[in-house]
Amino acid sequence: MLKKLFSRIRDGLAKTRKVFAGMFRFGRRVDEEFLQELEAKLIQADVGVHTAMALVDRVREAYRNREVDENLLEFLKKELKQLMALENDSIAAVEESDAEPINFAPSGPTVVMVTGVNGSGKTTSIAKLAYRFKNQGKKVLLVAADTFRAGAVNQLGIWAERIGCDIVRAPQSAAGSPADPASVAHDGCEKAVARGYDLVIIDTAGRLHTQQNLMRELEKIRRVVGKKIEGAPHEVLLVLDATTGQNALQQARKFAEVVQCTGIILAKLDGTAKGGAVIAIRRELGLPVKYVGVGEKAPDLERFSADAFVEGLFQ
Ligand SMILES: Nc1nc2c(ncn2[C@@H]2O[C@H](COP(=O)(O)OP(=O)(O)O)[C@@H](O)[C@H]2O)c(=O)[nH]1
Ligand SMILES: [Mg+2]
Repeated sequence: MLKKLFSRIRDGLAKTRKVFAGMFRFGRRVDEEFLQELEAKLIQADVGVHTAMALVDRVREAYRNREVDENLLEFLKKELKQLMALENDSIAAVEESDAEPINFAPSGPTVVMVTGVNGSGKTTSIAKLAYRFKNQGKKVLLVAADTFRAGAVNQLGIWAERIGCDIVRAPQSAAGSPADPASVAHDGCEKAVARGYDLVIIDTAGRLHTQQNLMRELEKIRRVVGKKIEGAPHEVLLVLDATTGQNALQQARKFAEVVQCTGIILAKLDGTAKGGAVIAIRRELGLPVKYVGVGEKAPDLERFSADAFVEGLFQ
């Protein structure tokens, strides 16, 4: 299980890893030229300028103090892992067990709300979560509460069929006006309780006319599901597009203002050389990255592990 986790994250990091190719070849001298190059590569991999500078300063200092000699790479990995550790984080738990980083309801359905801007990989990530938990024997219900785009509802419907799980969507309105997302979420929760579903995953709109509208909408969904199911939503996951690197960070900040998130799914890690953004996201938002997307298919989702990430970055 853990071996698989490491190898999948490693594969997902293939493009980012290329940035560092040849950096740590045997016998390479650690001089100012090397340190400059290291800093440039870290920035290229989008770990963020501050983080890159801090890391390189640490390496420089460590050399000066003779804390490190031959094993520069091991030293760097250790520093990176430390940078990525968060307080109250489930990381250690994830690394030592097969536990999913989801706050499951002690009884009754667990509700996971999924947010993120259009195109970030929301619907695909929801499908991957559904597939993952269905394979673990859970009864999964999808809720199509991104009602503003007909395409979004259809896309989720196609995934539901492919994976073989149920979906709740709004009844077709005669006027063709979009259904109220909160009422779809309400219906979903009602069905989940009545039919004994284990997991409810709610797709939400990525964009409304204004930030305020979006905030109101997401708040309303939150309120409605909280009334139907105790403690819901148990998770609010923000999907970010890894290919946008530091922009994902900006996006996350903006979203975090709108809705309280409990964690991040970083989609499309496989498609980017900017995978270092994970480090910046964790450091600057203090939000745990819970899963990473490593492809377009249903099985292409892996639990995030800082260990696997750092190893995969350089191996
Ligand atoms: N390579 C890759 N593509 C992804 C991943 N996740 C999503 N995508 C693609 O990104 C595009 C947008 O995804 P979608 O789920 O529709 O985004 P949404 O608008 O946020 O719901 C689609 O073409 C997906 O196939 C991933 O982890 N890796
Ligand atoms: Mg979508």
